[in-house]
Amino acid sequence: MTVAQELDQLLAEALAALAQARSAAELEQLRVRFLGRKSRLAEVMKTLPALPAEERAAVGKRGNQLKAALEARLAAARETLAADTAREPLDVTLPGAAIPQGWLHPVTQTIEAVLSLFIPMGFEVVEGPELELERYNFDALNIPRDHPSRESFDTFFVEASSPEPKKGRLLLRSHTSPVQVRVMERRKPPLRIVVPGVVYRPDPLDPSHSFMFHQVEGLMVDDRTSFADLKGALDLFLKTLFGPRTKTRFRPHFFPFTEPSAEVDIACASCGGRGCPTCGKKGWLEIMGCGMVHPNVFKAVGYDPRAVQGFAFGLGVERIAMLRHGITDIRLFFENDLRFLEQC
Ligand code: 2NL
Repeated sequence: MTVAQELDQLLAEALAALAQARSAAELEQLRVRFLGRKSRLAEVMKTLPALPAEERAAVGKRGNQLKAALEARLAAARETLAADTAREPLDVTLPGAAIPQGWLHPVTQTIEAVLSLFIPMGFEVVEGPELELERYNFDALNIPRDHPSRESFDTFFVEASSPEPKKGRLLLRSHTSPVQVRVMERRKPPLRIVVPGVVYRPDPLDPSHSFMFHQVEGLMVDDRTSFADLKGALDLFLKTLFGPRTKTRFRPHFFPFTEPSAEVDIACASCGGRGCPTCGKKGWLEIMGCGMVHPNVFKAVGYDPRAVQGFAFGLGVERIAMLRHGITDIRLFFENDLRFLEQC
């Protein structure tokens, strides 16, 4: 073996040993062994002056290359080792950082609770436009031309001209009923639908009024649908939502789009019917409106009022959410203060 070959072998041996080194002390031992004063490399370098001129140049060059390569690898290994030592050891017993979790808005929770009780009764969820035509919001619902609810102080009329002016004025819907009208226009009975959505009325803001709130309305149309079906469905709905011992009361009322009409009350759970601030000393809480679909509504959508019957109902979502959560100011739902929302 020539001296040059021996140096090549030495380099390979040193690199292999370096790859195994796990501490600064081991690295230092390797430095002494391969580059120190008593190393084979030092010995070889000492013999250089005695070598013939041409061999001296070649061996000298190989020796210096070996030294440079090893020193570089040693320095790199020392750095890697230092970085590993500086890194904090992983403490797997430390508690994790909490990941903030979102949840549904109380109004959405209430809408979902209401819908989830009608879905198993065979009702289908339908949604429709918030920007409506007067025809769907009022005319088709048997609301007279001169009815006060059409006045600008009860409805947000939209100034922008309708893309099709012949179809009439545009407005922000004041209830979700126009969606039921649209569905009846498109489909034949039997029909069972529930319609959640936002509605608009220009009321001044106070603890129980907002110019924008949510409704869920329902409609069932078939060839034989009675007021008893309506009472049964709503009584079951309210007992499921507020508890099985909830008492309900159907109180005669008037709506232009139903005949007969009723408002539905539940016995106040706060006082058990004795009268308290929650129910305004009345013992009953007004929960929703309902009735049998007016023949004029059926005529407006092209149904024969002698051949079909139907019931309809509507409820204000915020009002239900307020009762469920014991909230006394509707504005809390729209301020989006996390200190409030975090409690829902
Ligand atoms: C209430 C009262 C009600 C309806 C909504 C309705 C819809 C059609 C036909 C007939 Cl398409 N009626 N909806 C009926 C009775 C009452 O809502 O107090 N809502 C908050």
